[in-house]
Amino acid sequence: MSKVRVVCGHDCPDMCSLLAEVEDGRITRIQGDPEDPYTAGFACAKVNRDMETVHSPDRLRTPLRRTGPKGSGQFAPITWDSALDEITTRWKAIIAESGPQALLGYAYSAHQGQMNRRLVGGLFHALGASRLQAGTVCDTCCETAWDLTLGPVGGTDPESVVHSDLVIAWGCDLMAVNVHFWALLEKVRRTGVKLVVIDPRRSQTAARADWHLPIRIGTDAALACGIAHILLRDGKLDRDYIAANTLGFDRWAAEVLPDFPPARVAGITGLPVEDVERLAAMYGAAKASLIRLGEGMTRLARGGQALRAVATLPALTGAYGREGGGALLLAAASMDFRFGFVAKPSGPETSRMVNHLALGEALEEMADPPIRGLFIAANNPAVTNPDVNRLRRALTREDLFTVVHDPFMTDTARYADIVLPATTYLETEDFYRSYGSYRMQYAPAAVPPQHEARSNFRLAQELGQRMGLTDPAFTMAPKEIVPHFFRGATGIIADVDPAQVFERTVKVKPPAAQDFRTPSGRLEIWSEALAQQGVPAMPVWQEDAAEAADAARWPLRLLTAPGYFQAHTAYAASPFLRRREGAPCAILHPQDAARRGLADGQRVRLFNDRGAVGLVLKVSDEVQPGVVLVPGQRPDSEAVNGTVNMLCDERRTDIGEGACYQSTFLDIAPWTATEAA
Ligand SMILES: Nc1nc2c(c(=O)[nH]1)N[C@H]1C(S)=C(S)[C@@H](COP(=O)(O)OP(=O)(O)OC[C@H]3O[C@@H](n4cnc5c(=O)[nH]c(N)nc54)[C@H](O)[C@@H]3O)O[C@H]1N2
Ligand SMILES: Nc1nc2c(c(=O)[nH]1)N[C@H]1C(S)=C(S)[C@@H](COP(=O)(O)OP(=O)(O)OC[C@H]3O[C@@H](n4cnc5c(=O)[nH]c(N)nc54)[C@H](O)[C@@H]3O)O[C@H]1N2
Ligand code: SF4
Ligand SMILES: [Mo]
Repeated sequence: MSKVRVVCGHDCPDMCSLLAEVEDGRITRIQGDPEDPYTAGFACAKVNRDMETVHSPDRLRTPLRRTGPKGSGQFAPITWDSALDEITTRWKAIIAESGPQALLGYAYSAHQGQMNRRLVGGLFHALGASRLQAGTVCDTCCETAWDLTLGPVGGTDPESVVHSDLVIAWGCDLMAVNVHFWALLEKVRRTGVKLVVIDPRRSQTAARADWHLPIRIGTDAALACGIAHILLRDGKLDRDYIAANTLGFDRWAAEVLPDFPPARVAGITGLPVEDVERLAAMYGAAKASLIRLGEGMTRLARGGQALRAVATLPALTGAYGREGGGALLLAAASMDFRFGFVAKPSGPETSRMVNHLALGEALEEMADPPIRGLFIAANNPAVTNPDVNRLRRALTREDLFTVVHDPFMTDTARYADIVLPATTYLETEDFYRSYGSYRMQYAPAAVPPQHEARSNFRLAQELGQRMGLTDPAFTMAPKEIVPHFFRGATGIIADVDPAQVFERTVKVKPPAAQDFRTPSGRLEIWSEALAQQGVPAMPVWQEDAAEAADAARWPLRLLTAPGYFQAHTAYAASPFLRRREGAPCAILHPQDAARRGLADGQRVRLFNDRGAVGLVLKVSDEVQPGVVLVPGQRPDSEAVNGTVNMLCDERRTDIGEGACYQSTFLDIAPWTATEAA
């Protein structure tokens, strides 16, 4: 038996250092690395089972070529050589006839290693293909809103929570998505520090908090403006900090905050007025309060305003200026790596952009040239994108040549012309940097590629070479590339010796006081960039007209949240985790269930104008009346029928053009097979 020190490659802010035990070429056990202080010796419940995924009998074994109609899932095995020949012959013909913009590389975050993640994009960048505006399905709304407020900088170091005197998990289910921060926070709480959770759902985190405020979906900006209103009213502002470090406060105080007295805020958020007052008083009294910001609250029409309003609060009390105080959304932007070496090896400065969330629209509507060649990797959009009915229809276009690279035959891969077997992260070597903490590490493969699987990195290199690309990134070994990521890097990683990352986790430290990298160098309450775009330039809550119209027609609103034992479809191959997560379900408040005569455990039909899906009902007061919670996004084969994103549309958020899953309104009825979508 050997032990290999690896890094978890899943899309998760924790970036754990792991020990994989290997016997006879098989991983037998995965543990958290006890020598890494942040991982602290434990992996999460999901990754403890990753050997089931690596050695799953359902792994794709060889490349496959379509033999039946698109989407039918009928394929026959072919060799790698013939697959690569066919792909590059087709791509060259498409480029010759329609130009490179008729190609689209569509890859996302299932492998967090920087080479496996980015070289696929780099291949299409170098080819001059249409360019993916990646991450709009995930975090572009919150990230863009953050950047417009603080600039492209990371937030508070999560490990500095030991200096915090109050922690607010604002729309963030720490026990689902950030378990190592949670573990550290548990220690801090034993010293008397309070945890407040602001979340429409009584999540596992909320249930264990000192105080849970079950806010109405999409009203966080109103609550934040209400807190600011009370701090101003009660003279609890850090006037010196505001004067030195913010832009536009006086105008906000004069033009916006008067509209958010506690009584109105209570009406909008559904929280009692005393709770709004108490929260503001607590926040105003704390010196080093830390807000851990979630992404979930920004996946709706006015998500950008919500993020900006909440991210402004730590400036009002001066918490941004103190160690342990401030806010954390993402950490990555403060680590100035030169990933362009693989992400943009060559290619034109600009190209036509395709919004990640609107692949259906792009495939159906883009012209001059239409997208004719599509390459999807590390992404399962036929389940995880909004409006998957439209996307699936678009993927059946006969004149579209689709290649999917994945370890499994996913709902997306079924629509491919050619399917290529991918490795998992445990079969690859790569360099990792966390997006939720200030750490980095290199990892070797724990086991060789299974069956005939090839890594994203190897595949991108092979395709690049066959397409005639000569950039060094298409021939170099991963280890040789690492130093290029550091070359010319500035700021907190400037002094890191790349040789260190091969040995262990390297931790860097952002300055104790938050820095701001906006055009003004201050936290921009007033954003000139937003003013130019016709978006409110100061954080504000406003009712969204389209949401209000839908809310008038439909009695329920969709709340979507991460699963505890499933993250999107990344762990769908583990029978243990599927069982632990349970059947794909919809969670409804007892009042709403009773009104419809629905019982716990019953099959139900969720429906609206866009479609219908069949799920199993759970009746629980963990959600408020008027809300239906669907945890995770699960493959069709696990559900009664369909997948939740059949109900969501391709609408974009106010800032960052992100997905609006939660701007979805619907109703529930008993499931009857004849009504199947
Ligand atoms: N176990 C698990 N881990 C994961 C994932 C997973 O699916 N499962 N996903 C991974 C990925 S891809 C990402 S991007 C990250 C982050 O994953 P995210 O999905 O962004 O998770 P959170 O940041 O916790 O945000 C979700 C929380 O926001 C709450 N919420 C929803 N709407 C509102 C609202 O209007 N206001 C407020 N205040 N709260 C609201 C939800 O109830 C939920 O508790 O996690 C990663 N880790
Ligand atoms: N309704 C609703 N929809 C959502 C969300 C929501 O909150 N609500 N959250 C959104 C968010 S935050 C995100 S990030 C997206 C995530 O959406 P996706 O990126 O589609 O995430 P997964 O379903 O995990 O799909 C990852 C795929 O990559 C494959 N894979 C794993 N490792 C590798 C590898 O090394 N190489 C290759 N080639 N493939 C690999 C897996 O088998 C899987 O098929 O979903 C979004 N969709
Ligand atoms: S907590 Fe996150 S980084 Fe750590 S093992 Fe689990 S998925 Fe991986
Ligand atoms: Mo995400």
